[in-house]
Amino acid sequence: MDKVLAGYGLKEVHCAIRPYGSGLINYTWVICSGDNEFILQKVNQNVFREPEAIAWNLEFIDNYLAQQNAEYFFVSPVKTVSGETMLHIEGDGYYRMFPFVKGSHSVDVVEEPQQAYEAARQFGLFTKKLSGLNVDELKITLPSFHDLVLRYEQFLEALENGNGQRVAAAGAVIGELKAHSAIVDRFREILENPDFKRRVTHHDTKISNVLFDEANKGLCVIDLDTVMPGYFISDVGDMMRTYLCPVSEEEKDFSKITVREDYYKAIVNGYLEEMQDELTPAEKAHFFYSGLFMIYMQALRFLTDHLNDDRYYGAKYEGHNFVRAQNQLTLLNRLLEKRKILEYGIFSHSSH
Ligand code: GN1
Ligand code: MG
Repeated sequence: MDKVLAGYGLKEVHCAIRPYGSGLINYTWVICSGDNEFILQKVNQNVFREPEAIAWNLEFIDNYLAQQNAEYFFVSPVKTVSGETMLHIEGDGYYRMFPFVKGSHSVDVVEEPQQAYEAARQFGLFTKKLSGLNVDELKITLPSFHDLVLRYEQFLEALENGNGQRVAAAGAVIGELKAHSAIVDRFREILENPDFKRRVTHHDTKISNVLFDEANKGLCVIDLDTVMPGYFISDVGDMMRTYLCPVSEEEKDFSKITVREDYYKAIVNGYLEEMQDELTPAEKAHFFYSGLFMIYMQALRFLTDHLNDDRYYGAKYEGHNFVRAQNQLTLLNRLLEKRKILEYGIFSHSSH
Protein backbone atom coordinates (compact mmCIF):
# COMPACT_ATOMS: atom_id res chain seq x y z
CA MET A 1 0.00 0.00 0.00
CA ASP A 2 2.92 2.30 0.74
CA LYS A 3 4.09 2.07 -2.86
CA VAL A 4 0.61 2.64 -4.20
CA LEU A 5 -0.05 5.72 -2.08
CA ALA A 6 3.39 7.08 -2.87
CA GLY A 7 2.40 6.89 -6.53
CA TYR A 8 -0.24 9.48 -5.70
CA GLY A 9 2.02 11.56 -3.50
CA LEU A 10 0.43 10.28 -0.28
CA LYS A 11 2.11 8.67 2.73
CA GLU A 12 0.64 5.55 4.28
CA VAL A 13 1.37 6.71 7.84
CA HIS A 14 -0.80 9.80 7.24
CA CYS A 15 -3.72 7.88 5.80
CA ALA A 16 -6.61 5.88 7.19
CA ILE A 17 -7.41 3.00 4.87
CA ARG A 18 -10.50 0.81 4.88
CA PRO A 19 -12.04 -1.65 2.41
CA TYR A 20 -15.17 -0.39 0.66
CA GLY A 21 -18.23 -1.71 -1.14
CA SER A 22 -19.34 -5.16 -2.17
CA GLY A 23 -18.23 -5.51 -5.80
CA LEU A 24 -17.28 -8.99 -6.92
CA ILE A 25 -14.54 -8.08 -9.35
CA ASN A 26 -12.28 -5.19 -8.36
CA TYR A 27 -10.87 -4.50 -4.91
CA THR A 28 -11.87 -1.11 -3.45
CA TRP A 29 -10.69 1.01 -0.50
CA VAL A 30 -11.48 4.41 0.98
CA ILE A 31 -8.38 6.42 1.75
CA CYS A 32 -8.57 9.34 4.19
CA SER A 33 -5.68 11.75 4.17
CA GLY A 34 -6.29 14.81 6.33
CA ASP A 35 -9.46 16.46 4.99
CA ASN A 36 -9.31 14.58 1.72
CA GLU A 37 -11.00 11.30 0.99
CA PHE A 38 -10.35 9.10 -2.01
CA ILE A 39 -11.65 5.90 -3.51
CA LEU A 40 -8.84 3.59 -4.57
CA GLN A 41 -9.42 0.57 -6.77
CA LYS A 42 -7.20 -2.25 -7.87
CA VAL A 43 -8.19 -3.53 -11.29
CA ASN A 44 -8.78 -7.28 -11.47
CA GLN A 45 -6.54 -8.28 -14.35
CA ASN A 46 -8.03 -11.74 -14.64
CA VAL A 47 -11.13 -9.94 -15.88
CA PHE A 48 -9.78 -6.73 -17.39
CA ARG A 49 -6.95 -7.98 -19.57
CA GLU A 50 -6.06 -4.51 -20.80
CA PRO A 51 -6.29 -2.08 -17.89
CA GLU A 52 -4.80 0.63 -20.08
CA ALA A 53 -8.00 0.58 -22.12
CA ILE A 54 -9.93 1.71 -19.04
CA ALA A 55 -7.56 4.62 -18.53
CA TRP A 56 -7.75 5.52 -22.21
CA ASN A 57 -11.55 5.64 -22.17
CA LEU A 58 -11.64 7.71 -18.99
CA GLU A 59 -9.34 10.31 -20.49
CA PHE A 60 -11.19 10.34 -23.78
CA ILE A 61 -14.54 10.89 -22.09
CA ASP A 62 -13.13 13.43 -19.69
CA ASN A 63 -11.70 15.48 -22.57
CA TYR A 64 -14.86 15.19 -24.63
CA LEU A 65 -17.05 16.39 -21.78
CA ALA A 66 -14.68 19.23 -20.90
CA GLN A 67 -15.02 20.51 -24.46
CA GLN A 68 -18.65 19.72 -25.24
CA ASN A 69 -20.56 19.55 -21.97
CA ALA A 70 -18.46 21.25 -19.33
CA GLU A 71 -21.50 21.66 -17.06
CA TYR A 72 -21.88 17.89 -16.71
CA PHE A 73 -20.59 16.62 -13.38
CA PHE A 74 -17.92 14.07 -14.19
CA VAL A 75 -15.65 12.64 -11.50
CA SER A 76 -12.22 12.62 -13.11
CA PRO A 77 -9.62 10.22 -11.79
CA VAL A 78 -6.82 11.58 -9.62
CA LYS A 79 -3.58 11.73 -11.61
CA THR A 80 -0.48 9.98 -10.32
CA VAL A 81 2.60 12.03 -9.44
CA SER A 82 3.87 11.36 -12.95
CA GLY A 83 0.59 12.54 -14.49
CA GLU A 84 -0.92 9.18 -15.39
CA THR A 85 -4.62 8.30 -15.14
CA MET A 86 -3.74 4.87 -13.80
CA LEU A 87 -0.94 3.70 -11.57
CA HIS A 88 0.97 0.67 -12.78
CA ILE A 89 3.13 -1.13 -10.26
CA GLU A 90 5.33 -3.67 -11.94
CA GLY A 91 4.73 -7.18 -10.62
CA ASP A 92 1.64 -6.05 -8.71
CA GLY A 93 -0.96 -4.47 -10.93
CA TYR A 94 -3.00 -1.43 -11.89
CA TYR A 95 -4.68 1.04 -9.56
CA ARG A 96 -6.90 4.05 -10.06
CA MET A 97 -8.06 6.66 -7.63
CA PHE A 98 -10.99 9.09 -7.52
CA PRO A 99 -11.74 11.97 -5.18
CA PHE A 100 -14.58 11.17 -2.81
CA VAL A 101 -17.15 13.79 -3.79
CA LYS A 102 -17.79 16.02 -0.77
CA GLY A 103 -21.37 16.02 0.46
CA SER A 104 -22.22 12.98 -1.62
CA HIS A 105 -23.32 9.60 -0.46
CA SER A 106 -24.13 6.30 -2.10
CA VAL A 107 -26.71 3.70 -1.16
CA ASP A 108 -26.29 -0.05 -1.12
CA VAL A 109 -29.92 -1.05 -1.47
CA VAL A 110 -32.71 0.77 -3.26
CA GLU A 111 -35.26 1.66 -0.60
CA GLU A 112 -37.75 3.85 -2.41
CA PRO A 113 -38.86 4.31 -6.02
CA GLN A 114 -37.53 7.87 -6.00
CA GLN A 115 -33.97 6.51 -5.71
CA ALA A 116 -34.59 4.25 -8.69
CA TYR A 117 -35.92 7.25 -10.61
CA GLU A 118 -32.88 9.38 -9.74
CA ALA A 119 -30.45 6.61 -10.63
CA ALA A 120 -32.15 5.87 -13.94
CA ARG A 121 -32.08 9.54 -14.75
CA GLN A 122 -28.34 9.72 -14.04
CA PHE A 123 -27.53 6.74 -16.23
CA GLY A 124 -29.71 8.21 -18.98
CA LEU A 125 -28.02 11.58 -18.60
CA PHE A 126 -24.58 9.99 -18.85
CA THR A 127 -25.44 8.32 -22.17
CA LYS A 128 -27.18 11.45 -23.45
CA LYS A 129 -24.27 13.76 -22.66
CA LEU A 130 -21.98 11.44 -24.61
CA SER A 131 -24.33 10.91 -27.55
CA GLY A 132 -22.26 13.17 -29.80
CA LEU A 133 -19.19 11.05 -29.28
CA ASN A 134 -18.29 8.45 -31.88
CA VAL A 135 -18.69 5.24 -29.85
CA ASP A 136 -16.31 3.35 -32.08
CA GLU A 137 -13.48 5.47 -30.76
CA LEU A 138 -13.91 3.96 -27.31
CA LYS A 139 -11.79 0.96 -26.42
CA ILE A 140 -13.45 -2.33 -25.54
CA THR A 141 -12.46 -2.89 -21.91
CA LEU A 142 -14.22 -6.27 -21.68
CA PRO A 143 -14.73 -8.00 -25.03
CA SER A 144 -18.26 -9.43 -25.53
CA PHE A 145 -19.22 -8.50 -21.97
CA HIS A 146 -22.99 -8.33 -22.55
CA ASP A 147 -23.10 -10.52 -25.63
CA LEU A 148 -25.97 -12.83 -24.75
CA VAL A 149 -25.27 -15.08 -27.75
CA LEU A 150 -21.79 -15.75 -26.41
CA ARG A 151 -23.04 -16.15 -22.81
CA TYR A 152 -25.47 -18.78 -24.01
CA GLU A 153 -22.70 -20.58 -25.90
CA GLN A 154 -20.51 -20.51 -22.79
CA PHE A 155 -23.38 -22.06 -20.85
CA LEU A 156 -23.75 -24.87 -23.44
CA GLU A 157 -19.99 -25.35 -23.36
CA ALA A 158 -20.07 -25.74 -19.57
CA LEU A 159 -22.74 -28.43 -19.94
CA GLU A 160 -20.30 -30.37 -22.11
CA ASN A 161 -17.02 -29.73 -20.35
CA GLY A 162 -17.88 -28.51 -16.87
CA ASN A 163 -17.98 -30.39 -13.57
CA GLY A 164 -20.04 -33.48 -14.46
CA GLN A 165 -21.46 -33.94 -10.97
CA ARG A 166 -22.65 -30.39 -10.82
CA VAL A 167 -24.12 -30.62 -14.32
CA ALA A 168 -26.07 -33.72 -13.32
CA ALA A 169 -27.34 -32.18 -10.09
CA ALA A 170 -28.44 -28.96 -11.83
CA GLY A 171 -30.58 -30.73 -14.44
CA ALA A 172 -33.88 -29.05 -13.60
CA VAL A 173 -32.41 -25.53 -13.56
CA ILE A 174 -30.51 -26.20 -16.79
CA GLY A 175 -33.72 -27.34 -18.44
CA GLU A 176 -35.57 -24.23 -17.31
CA LEU A 177 -32.85 -21.94 -18.57
CA LYS A 178 -32.81 -23.67 -21.93
CA ALA A 179 -36.58 -23.22 -22.15
CA HIS A 180 -36.08 -19.44 -21.99
CA SER A 181 -33.68 -19.31 -24.94
CA ALA A 182 -36.13 -17.21 -26.98
CA ILE A 183 -34.56 -14.32 -25.03
CA VAL A 184 -31.32 -15.06 -26.92
CA ASP A 185 -33.16 -15.17 -30.26
CA ARG A 186 -34.64 -11.74 -29.57
CA PHE A 187 -31.14 -10.43 -28.88
CA ARG A 188 -29.96 -11.79 -32.24
CA GLU A 189 -32.71 -9.75 -33.87
CA ILE A 190 -31.56 -6.65 -32.01
CA LEU A 191 -28.03 -7.17 -33.34
CA GLU A 192 -29.45 -7.10 -36.86
CA ASN A 193 -31.74 -4.15 -36.26
CA PRO A 194 -30.34 -0.80 -37.47
CA ASP A 195 -32.82 1.01 -35.19
CA PHE A 196 -30.87 -0.25 -32.21
CA LYS A 197 -28.08 2.25 -31.67
CA ARG A 198 -24.73 1.45 -30.18
CA ARG A 199 -24.32 4.08 -27.49
CA VAL A 200 -21.91 4.94 -24.71
CA THR A 201 -23.16 2.46 -22.14
CA HIS A 202 -22.17 2.11 -18.49
CA HIS A 203 -22.76 -1.66 -18.18
CA ASP A 204 -22.88 -1.76 -14.35
CA THR A 205 -25.88 0.27 -13.22
CA LYS A 206 -26.27 -1.04 -9.68
CA ILE A 207 -27.43 1.60 -7.20
CA SER A 208 -24.05 1.89 -5.47
CA ASN A 209 -22.63 3.27 -8.72
CA VAL A 210 -24.69 6.47 -8.37
CA LEU A 211 -23.74 9.32 -6.06
CA PHE A 212 -26.56 11.26 -4.38
CA ASP A 213 -26.44 14.73 -2.84
CA GLU A 214 -27.78 15.71 0.60
CA ALA A 215 -31.28 16.23 -0.80
CA ASN A 216 -31.11 12.69 -2.27
CA LYS A 217 -30.98 13.96 -5.84
CA GLY A 218 -28.71 12.04 -8.18
CA LEU A 219 -25.34 13.74 -8.68
CA CYS A 220 -23.39 11.57 -11.05
CA VAL A 221 -22.45 8.00 -11.92
CA ILE A 222 -19.19 6.33 -10.93
CA ASP A 223 -17.23 3.11 -11.59
CA LEU A 224 -16.57 3.60 -15.27
CA ASP A 225 -14.38 0.58 -16.05
CA THR A 226 -17.06 -1.10 -18.14
CA VAL A 227 -18.04 2.04 -20.06
CA MET A 228 -17.88 1.06 -23.74
CA PRO A 229 -20.14 0.83 -26.78
CA GLY A 230 -23.33 -1.06 -26.00
CA TYR A 231 -27.11 -1.06 -26.14
CA PHE A 232 -29.42 0.78 -23.77
CA ILE A 233 -30.96 -2.55 -22.72
CA SER A 234 -27.78 -3.28 -20.76
CA ASP A 235 -28.14 -0.24 -18.53
CA VAL A 236 -31.91 -0.24 -18.13
CA GLY A 237 -31.90 -4.02 -17.79
CA ASP A 238 -29.34 -4.11 -15.00
CA MET A 239 -31.34 -1.49 -13.12
CA MET A 240 -34.38 -3.73 -13.44
CA ARG A 241 -32.35 -6.71 -12.33
CA THR A 242 -31.06 -4.95 -9.24
CA TYR A 243 -33.84 -2.47 -8.27
CA LEU A 244 -37.13 -4.26 -8.98
CA CYS A 245 -36.75 -6.88 -6.29
CA PRO A 246 -36.63 -6.12 -2.53
CA VAL A 247 -33.82 -8.68 -2.05
CA SER A 248 -30.53 -9.13 -3.89
CA GLU A 249 -29.00 -11.91 -5.96
CA GLU A 250 -27.54 -13.26 -2.68
CA GLU A 251 -30.95 -14.11 -1.15
CA LYS A 252 -31.46 -17.82 -0.51
CA ASP A 253 -35.12 -17.60 0.44
CA PHE A 254 -36.61 -17.35 -3.03
CA SER A 255 -40.09 -16.68 -1.65
CA LYS A 256 -38.85 -13.14 -0.92
CA ILE A 257 -38.25 -12.51 -4.63
CA THR A 258 -40.93 -10.25 -6.09
CA VAL A 259 -41.16 -7.59 -8.79
CA ARG A 260 -42.30 -4.15 -7.63
CA GLU A 261 -44.31 -2.32 -10.25
CA ASP A 262 -43.69 1.15 -8.84
CA TYR A 263 -39.93 0.63 -9.16
CA TYR A 264 -40.36 -0.49 -12.76
CA LYS A 265 -42.26 2.67 -13.50
CA ALA A 266 -39.61 4.78 -11.75
CA ILE A 267 -36.80 3.26 -13.82
CA VAL A 268 -38.63 3.79 -17.12
CA ASN A 269 -39.68 7.34 -16.26
CA GLY A 270 -36.28 8.34 -14.88
CA TYR A 271 -34.44 6.99 -17.91
CA LEU A 272 -36.88 8.55 -20.37
CA GLU A 273 -36.65 11.88 -18.58
CA GLU A 274 -33.23 12.19 -20.22
CA MET A 275 -33.38 9.74 -23.12
CA GLN A 276 -36.88 10.43 -24.49
CA ASP A 277 -35.57 12.18 -27.61
CA GLU A 278 -32.58 9.90 -28.09
CA LEU A 279 -34.20 6.48 -28.14
CA THR A 280 -35.77 5.21 -31.36
CA PRO A 281 -39.32 3.78 -31.30
CA ALA A 282 -37.83 0.29 -31.69
CA GLU A 283 -35.69 0.84 -28.62
CA LYS A 284 -38.59 2.25 -26.63
CA ALA A 285 -40.51 -0.95 -27.36
CA HIS A 286 -37.80 -2.91 -25.52
CA PHE A 287 -37.94 -1.64 -21.95
CA PHE A 288 -39.56 -4.80 -20.67
CA TYR A 289 -37.23 -6.95 -22.74
CA SER A 290 -34.22 -5.22 -21.21
CA GLY A 291 -35.12 -6.69 -17.80
CA LEU A 292 -35.50 -10.17 -19.26
CA PHE A 293 -32.22 -9.77 -21.13
CA MET A 294 -30.08 -8.83 -18.13
CA ILE A 295 -31.71 -11.15 -15.59
CA TYR A 296 -31.47 -14.09 -17.97
CA MET A 297 -27.85 -13.31 -18.80
CA GLN A 298 -26.96 -13.11 -15.11
CA ALA A 299 -28.71 -16.41 -14.39
CA LEU A 300 -26.72 -18.00 -17.22
CA ARG A 301 -23.45 -16.48 -16.01
CA PHE A 302 -23.93 -17.65 -12.42
CA LEU A 303 -24.93 -21.15 -13.48
CA THR A 304 -22.08 -21.37 -16.00
CA ASP A 305 -19.65 -20.37 -13.28
CA HIS A 306 -21.08 -22.95 -10.89
CA LEU A 307 -20.66 -25.65 -13.55
CA ASN A 308 -17.09 -24.43 -14.11
CA ASP A 309 -16.21 -24.73 -10.40
CA ASP A 310 -16.68 -21.01 -9.61
CA ARG A 311 -13.58 -19.88 -11.43
CA TYR A 312 -14.94 -16.43 -12.32
CA TYR A 313 -17.07 -15.22 -9.40
CA GLY A 314 -15.59 -17.38 -6.68
CA ALA A 315 -17.84 -18.84 -3.97
CA LYS A 316 -18.19 -18.07 -0.27
CA TYR A 317 -19.93 -21.39 0.40
CA GLU A 318 -20.54 -24.64 -1.47
CA GLY A 319 -23.10 -24.05 -4.19
CA HIS A 320 -23.02 -20.24 -3.89
CA ASN A 321 -23.27 -19.58 -7.63
CA PHE A 322 -25.97 -22.23 -7.96
CA VAL A 323 -28.05 -20.35 -5.40
CA ARG A 324 -27.41 -17.07 -7.22
CA ALA A 325 -28.43 -18.66 -10.53
CA GLN A 326 -31.68 -19.99 -9.06
CA ASN A 327 -32.34 -16.63 -7.46
CA GLN A 328 -32.01 -14.91 -10.84
CA LEU A 329 -34.13 -17.55 -12.55
CA THR A 330 -36.84 -16.95 -9.95
CA LEU A 331 -36.63 -13.22 -10.58
CA LEU A 332 -36.96 -13.85 -14.30
CA ASN A 333 -40.11 -15.87 -13.71
CA ARG A 334 -41.58 -13.21 -11.40
CA LEU A 335 -40.91 -10.57 -14.06
CA LEU A 336 -42.47 -12.68 -16.81
CA GLU A 337 -45.60 -13.09 -14.69
CA LYS A 338 -46.02 -9.32 -14.80
CA ARG A 339 -45.46 -9.03 -18.51
CA LYS A 340 -49.02 -8.00 -19.29
CA ILE A 341 -49.18 -5.16 -16.84
CA LEU A 342 -45.60 -3.96 -17.30
CA GLU A 343 -45.11 -4.33 -21.03
CA TYR A 344 -48.58 -3.69 -22.37
CA GLY A 345 -50.35 -2.15 -19.39
CA ILE A 346 -50.43 1.25 -17.75
CA PHE A 347 -46.66 1.61 -17.63
CA SER A 348 -46.27 0.92 -21.30
CA HIS A 349 -43.84 3.01 -23.30
CA SER A 350 -43.76 0.52 -26.08
CA SER A 351 -45.22 0.88 -29.50
CA HIS A 352 -47.42 -2.19 -29.06
C1 GN1 B 1 -19.85 -8.13 -11.29
O1 GN1 B 1 -17.99 -6.50 -9.49
P1 GN1 B 1 -19.40 -6.08 -9.67
O2 GN1 B 1 -20.26 -6.58 -8.54
O3 GN1 B 1 -19.54 -4.60 -9.90
C2 GN1 B 1 -19.91 -8.31 -12.79
C3 GN1 B 1 -21.28 -7.88 -13.28
C4 GN1 B 1 -22.34 -8.70 -12.58
C5 GN1 B 1 -22.19 -8.56 -11.08
C6 GN1 B 1 -23.14 -9.47 -10.35
C7 GN1 B 1 -16.90 -7.20 -14.74
O4 GN1 B 1 -19.97 -6.77 -10.97
O5 GN1 B 1 -21.36 -8.09 -14.66
O6 GN1 B 1 -23.59 -8.27 -12.96
O7 GN1 B 1 -20.85 -8.88 -10.66
N1 GN1 B 1 -18.86 -7.52 -13.41
C8 GN1 B 1 -17.98 -8.10 -14.24
O8 GN1 B 1 -23.07 -9.22 -9.01
O9 GN1 B 1 -18.04 -9.27 -14.57
MG1 MG C 1 -18.35 -2.70 -11.29
